[in-house]
Order: sequence, then C-alpha cells, then structure tokens
Amino acid sequence: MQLCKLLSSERRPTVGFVRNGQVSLLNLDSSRRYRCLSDILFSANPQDVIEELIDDRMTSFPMKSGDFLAPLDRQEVWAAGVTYLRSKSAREQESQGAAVFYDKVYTAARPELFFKATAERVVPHQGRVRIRRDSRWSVPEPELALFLSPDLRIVGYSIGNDMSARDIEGENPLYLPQAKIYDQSCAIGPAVTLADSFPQLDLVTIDMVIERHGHTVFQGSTPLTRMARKLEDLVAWLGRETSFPHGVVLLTGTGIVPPDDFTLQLGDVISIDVTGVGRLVNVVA
Ligand code: DO4
Ligand code: MG
Repeated sequence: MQLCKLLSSERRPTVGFVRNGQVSLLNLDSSRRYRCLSDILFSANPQDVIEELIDDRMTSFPMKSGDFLAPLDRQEVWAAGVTYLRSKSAREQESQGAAVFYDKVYTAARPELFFKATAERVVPHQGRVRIRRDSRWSVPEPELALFLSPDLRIVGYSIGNDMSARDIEGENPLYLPQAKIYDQSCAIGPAVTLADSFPQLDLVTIDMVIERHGHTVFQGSTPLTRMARKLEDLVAWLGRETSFPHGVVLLTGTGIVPPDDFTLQLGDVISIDVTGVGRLVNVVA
C-alpha cells in the first residue's frame, strides 16, 4: 500500500492512495482526525485509516498523469553519510586532506548524520533539481528514504536524491552544508510505501540511470544489503538527543557514485528506482 501527495483538479494539495499504478484520492474533508498524509502515516493502523477514507465516488487515474507534490508535511529531512563502502572510497578520493575522517566514520559506532532540508525545500517527483552555479562537479545520490513518526517508528519508505557538490565537499569538509543544502538540492517521492507493505530488506535494490539528450550517460545499481549500518541503528542515533514532533525523513546514504570524471549537466534526467517504492524522476534545471 502506498500514499502520495498531489494537487487536485482545483489545485489543492490532497492525499492519494496508490493501487496497481492507479491513484485514488482520499476523502480527508470528511475526517476531523486525519487532515494530512502524516496523520495517516503516524496512526496506529494506517491501512484501516486508508480503508475508512477511500471514497468510491472519487475517480481514480493513472499514476503517470498525477501532479505530484513531495510526500511530506512538516518533517525535517536528515541524511546519513558514508554508509556504503562505495561512498567512503569516493569521498576519500575527492578530499585528500580529510580522507582519514571518511575512513574513521565508516567504521565508528557513531554514524555521520546531517541536516538536509526543510519540507518546503523538497522537490517532488517530476520536479527540477539544481546544481549549484559555483560547483563544477555535482552528482545525484540515490538513497532509500525512511519516514519516521514522532516516536521514531519507521512508518514508511520512499526514494530520495541527496544532490551533492563533490568539489565543494572535497575542498574542505567544513563546507559540507554548502555542498549539500541549497535550493532544490533534495528530491523525494513519488509515493510512500507503508512499512507493512515494504519488501524484505534483503530483496531491495536501488538503481539509478542518468540520461542526456536521450542517451544513458550513467547507470548504477546497489543492493541495500551493501549498507554497512542497520536502519534501526541510524534511527536510534538520529533520535538520541533530538526530538521530531512532526516526524522526520531520514535519507540513508548512497551506494552509487558515478565515476570521478562525471558531472551533471543542465537537462540531465535522473531516474532512481527502489524495489517496493517505484521510480523518482527529476530533471536538472
Ligand atoms: O560525507 C559526506 C556525505 C556522504 C553522503 O551523503 C552519502 O554517503 O550519501
Ligand atoms: Mg548522501
């Protein structure tokens, strides 16, 4: 079962339920308790709430014709880093001076966790992500996104893109926030798969294709099992001394890094697939 956020025909944000590639709008107007996607996700039994809010009189439509919004309400977005060996070696390569820190954090008990975006900064499926004008080396980072309730239960899974300026990050690790946080640097969507419907983690793969002028210029894949950390462990560190009254989304790090001579260009189309969620597509603006 999946939920998404989209614009209704009256251009109002609304919540949809996705089944067999078809989206049906949920009737939130009839409910006092469930006003937004997060209210449903954080409830004790989201599947029952969805059944209650399905309105058979509402027409359904194919997912590809939906006008998607990012599937967040008021959550902050955080991200974990250097959770795959591929990410560790790529960072060591790009930042000679700081290479030792990437090696240390890969094996340390405490993971790298950083703030990535506010909900309103997140780009939806089919939206435009950006590369910084002052970066000459930028890449997308395809990542599994965890949707966490205020009490830090994993209530859903989605697809995230942690856009990164590798030259800025590589110049000095203290520049990490500038390499990672800027307008349109984070995309999430198209939908959130409820935790109960997500496949067994060892069956999940993340795939990314980047197309330029209709040709594939990069393609990569990783099984989630290559992640060196447990999801619950990342969540526990995130919630150690920080509370998230509106819930939080955690991107879990990338295991796919294009070769060092690759940088994104305007017009590139980035498609990220995660088993059990679907495909997030964004164009570089
Ligand atoms: O340490 C830099 C960021 C790492 C990151 O974003 C990742 O591994 O996905
Ligand atoms: Mg990342």
